[in-house]
Amino acid sequence: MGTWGDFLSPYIQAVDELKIKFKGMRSQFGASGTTSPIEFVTGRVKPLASIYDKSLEKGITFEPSKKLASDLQDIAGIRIMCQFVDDISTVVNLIRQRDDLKVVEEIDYITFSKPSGYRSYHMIVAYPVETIQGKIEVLAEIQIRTLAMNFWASIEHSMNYKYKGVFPEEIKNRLQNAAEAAFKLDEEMSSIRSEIQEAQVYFSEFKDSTNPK
Ligand code: 0O2
Repeated sequence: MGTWGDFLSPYIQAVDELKIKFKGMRSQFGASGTTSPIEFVTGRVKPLASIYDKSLEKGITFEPSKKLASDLQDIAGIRIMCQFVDDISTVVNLIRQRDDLKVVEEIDYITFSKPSGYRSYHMIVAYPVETIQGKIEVLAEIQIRTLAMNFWASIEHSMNYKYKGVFPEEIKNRLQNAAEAAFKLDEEMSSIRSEIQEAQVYFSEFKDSTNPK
């Protein structure tokens, strides 16, 4: 059995590469004068402490093994944030069309939100990493969500740490209400999407014209 360092190394590479690729997509939209469906991209390799917690939760032995790699599908995690709900399906289709990864599973927590109120579109992909020992295929979880969904999930995630997953009833209800409010915000923004995008094009042209070259 190798070390945790050896085990995690291809995941680190996968996250770095995927972040560059999705950020590249955003730049390509910008360069072609089309509004990007991607607002920003983040990525992380799951910290060992979280791998430990999750393996315990799932009843998997905590060791760098093939079993852990296949059962824990989010050791490599990428998050793609979009301005509008409709952008999410655009991004999903762009990912499905790619030749450099294989989509192995999709979970639509937007149509079917979690009982907590969580909304996001998840794609599990198999991604080949080239190493000096040859090609290693790792799984990565790509979460695609709007800025409002991300705001809610970040807050709820930190609250989860505080309450260790067991929220007092009132907090739970308020978080569910907040999730609905975030979804309403997304709906409202979608209904004035063309107005917003026109304003953004106008604003970025204005910024470019006032920036010293
Ligand atoms: P972190 O710190 O983001 O890595 P299971 O975890 O077994 O219930 P599964 O299939 O492993 O289910 O994953 P699932 O439910 O698709 O969710 C995986 C990730 O989605 C989570 O990773 C979170 O990032 C996010 N997520 C899912 N549900 C919620 C939720 O109710 N609230 C928030 N804030 N995020 C959620 P981790 O490992 O939990 O956390």
